[in-house]
Amino acid sequence: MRESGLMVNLAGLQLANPTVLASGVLGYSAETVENVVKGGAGAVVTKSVGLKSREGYANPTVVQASCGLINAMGLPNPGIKEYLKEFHRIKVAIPNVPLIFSIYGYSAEEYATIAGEAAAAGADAVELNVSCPHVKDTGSEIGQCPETLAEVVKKVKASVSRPVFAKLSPNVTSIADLAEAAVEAGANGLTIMNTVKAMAIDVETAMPILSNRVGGLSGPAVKPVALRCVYDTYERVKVPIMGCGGIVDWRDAVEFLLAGASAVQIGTAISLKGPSVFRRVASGIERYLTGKHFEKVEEIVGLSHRR
Ligand code: RRO
Repeated sequence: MRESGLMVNLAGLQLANPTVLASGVLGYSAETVENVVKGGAGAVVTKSVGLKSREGYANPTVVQASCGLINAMGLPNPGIKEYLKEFHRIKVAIPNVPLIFSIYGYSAEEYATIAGEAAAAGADAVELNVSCPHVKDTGSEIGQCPETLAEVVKKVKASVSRPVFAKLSPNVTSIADLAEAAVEAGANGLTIMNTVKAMAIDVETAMPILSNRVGGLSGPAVKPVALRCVYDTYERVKVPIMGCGGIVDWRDAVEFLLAGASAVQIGTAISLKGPSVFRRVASGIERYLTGKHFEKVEEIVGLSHRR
């Protein structure tokens, strides 16, 4: 990898630049992931996969809100065994870009089993989805309880030697408390944050629009919430944070770095700007660093915390 001020080390992962594809968006197939990497992503997180397949919720699963999208996909995935066939194709398609495998489970043992299979298949790291806002018995139902979260992280850490990131939910009283629980249990990094619980109602039918009634809000509408979550978390833990929530341009990304993120995940913005959003955000960060006489991204991580 050519030496550049944009390079970041994320719990041992070497990224050519700090932009990362967020889980749930274009992370299923070798073709879509390759497209995102061509668009400039420095790392990729796959769509969350569990032990068994899930169909997900019936349509409508996505609704446009002002400045964002509300989704309730319902964790559709083919199950780990089937997904690994595609994962091997993804590995071959993007050999030089860190590939983070997102997993969910219904118990600590299940998370550990899936993490083990992901690592054996060549995942560079795993991201624990302990924050999906609307699927029963997994996601945020696990990640909102410090003890359960810690148990999941501990079991996963015992089953893999690759870095483990926990993706946390904003739909809690204190995300920093949960971050601390995850880190004390051994998490090597955090993704802050998943979507914000939300809904939309059709005034003609007088019914919720999503088939699941409630979903998760992403996109520019949630950026200030995500930024505050990163800021709070950075005050409490020392592991690298991937900021996630409403990042569309370089200025958003720099705000997250200044709040304490070491990298930024981008998802919803792809639907607004296309896959080249990664390259544009990365170039904008580089121009900002040069203009302010910084040499490396890490020099501005958490800079807004000084008093
Ligand atoms: O699949 C989904 O409905 C979903 C997931 Br797994 C998640 O983590 N966050 C979200 O907003 N939707």
